[in-house]
Amino acid sequence: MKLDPFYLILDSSDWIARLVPLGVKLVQLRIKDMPEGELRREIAASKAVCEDHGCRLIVNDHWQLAIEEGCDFVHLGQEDLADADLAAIRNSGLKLGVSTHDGDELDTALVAEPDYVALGPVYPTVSKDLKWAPQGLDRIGGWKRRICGLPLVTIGGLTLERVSGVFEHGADAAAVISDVTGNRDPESRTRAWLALTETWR
Ligand code: 3NM
Repeated sequence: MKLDPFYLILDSSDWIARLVPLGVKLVQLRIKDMPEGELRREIAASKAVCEDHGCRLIVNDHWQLAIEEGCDFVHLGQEDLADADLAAIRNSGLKLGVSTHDGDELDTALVAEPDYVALGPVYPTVSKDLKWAPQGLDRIGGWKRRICGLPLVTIGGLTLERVSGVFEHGADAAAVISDVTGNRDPESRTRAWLALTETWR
């Protein structure tokens, strides 16, 4: 499976409706605390926009709702992976991405036979509290070798100025939140990411 190199992470269907039509081909809907009914509506609305624009939608965490809403890709952190019913996920045809931050987590992730592995945080991030120090670029090559041909997503503190480095070290995709949504002009920043990542597309 090939992932688009520009992996945008957004926290609402409004953001998805705003940025996906610009040409984004890979987006994660990452919503943490929200009542189930609203969450379901957010997933359904995001899915509709993504279908209209040929964008792959990955739902963070909420795998049951993703199944019920007919989505085809979920992303799980290690805690959610431990709690999830992997057989139900697979039986529903859902693809699976898993976060990893150290070698033990990578071992755990690989047992789940994921469709991609994410490594983070490459750089310090303001978007998530993490107990791991930044991995740096040098960790990327070893991760890529260990996952034997699976796509490697890199995440954490990635900016337009930094992103070439992750690809040069073997990453297949760069996941980003704040460099886009925290930018004064998220639309222009999205277009710039799309243009810059064209080389790896
Ligand atoms: N997961 P930004 S880092 C959601 O290392 C997330 O697993 C990470 O946001 C991990 O692009 C991260 O703003 C936040 O740094 C990424």
